[in-house]
Amino acid sequence: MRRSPSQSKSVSYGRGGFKQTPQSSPSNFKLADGRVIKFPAVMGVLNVTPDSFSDGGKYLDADRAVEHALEMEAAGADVIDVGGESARPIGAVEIPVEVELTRVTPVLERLGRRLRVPISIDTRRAEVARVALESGAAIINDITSLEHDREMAPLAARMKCAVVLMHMRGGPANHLKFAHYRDVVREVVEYLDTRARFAAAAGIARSRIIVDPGLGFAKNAQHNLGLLAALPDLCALGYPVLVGASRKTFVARIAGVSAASAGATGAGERALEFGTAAVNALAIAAGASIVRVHDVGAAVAAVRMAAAMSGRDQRFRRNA
Ligand code: PMM
Repeated sequence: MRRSPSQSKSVSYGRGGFKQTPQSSPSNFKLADGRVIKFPAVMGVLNVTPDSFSDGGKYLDADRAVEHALEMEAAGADVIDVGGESARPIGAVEIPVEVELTRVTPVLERLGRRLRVPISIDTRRAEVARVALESGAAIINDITSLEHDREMAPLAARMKCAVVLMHMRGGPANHLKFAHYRDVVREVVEYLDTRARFAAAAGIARSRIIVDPGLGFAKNAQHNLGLLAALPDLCALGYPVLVGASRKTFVARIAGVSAASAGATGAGERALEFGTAAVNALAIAAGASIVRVHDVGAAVAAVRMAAAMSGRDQRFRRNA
């Protein structure tokens, strides 16, 4: 029988203080080229798009994009996630594959030579993923869980790269229409389980699969909160879990500012930043392995603190 979130193994904050419980989350992730990503890890977002939700247009220039990736690495990012297609909830525009390639290729070519940390490519198109892998990317981050392009799974298997499988319904432009569930946790966990089995059957090693509940993708605030509360259920699938809450609308709403003013005012900016940090810390304490973020410095601090408090950092284990 599936455990309910409240019965799941996780950290607890009882009267006796902060209890550390054993975590089943993996401590690292090995890439095919021998590099190791230590968990918990921070994935820095590099959107090379004119219209992404929070940073659209900032890094369309390849030199500026490379500079920002290097800044994120210096701030402690463990992976840089490069994307050339916006997945904003309202008004995302479908672009031809050539446009996506024109955006990401110059950035990937320059980054491959300069970054030490692995690159992931945020795309649902096998052609874009292939070009990225050939210029050195090690991870495909596919928000459609290898569903959009039937060439994606064989490509990932052939290239022995890692894959992020994310839950979404509909496409990047219309997913909000599909935010209806009987039991969002059960449906998301079952979907990711099915997609991970599909990936494994296509020849992708189980050890190279990461799963992601897809916060904000065909989900309202209540759905996102339900999934965050049930992270141990998702971790129980046995794959590292990635959480992407950074600057999303539900964070802006819950942290107390309207989405429209969130980016525009100082108070809105702080609410987004601290709201995101709170999600990241609690997600790591609940067993997530990677947080995908725009503000790497804040995330690194939150993740390190959460890892130490939840017993996931060997150096701070109470009985170490
Ligand atoms: N969110 C966005 C884009 N790509 N990939 C994964 N794996 N998980 C996410 O939550 C996710 C993603 C949308 O956010 P952005 O446009 O601000 O990057």
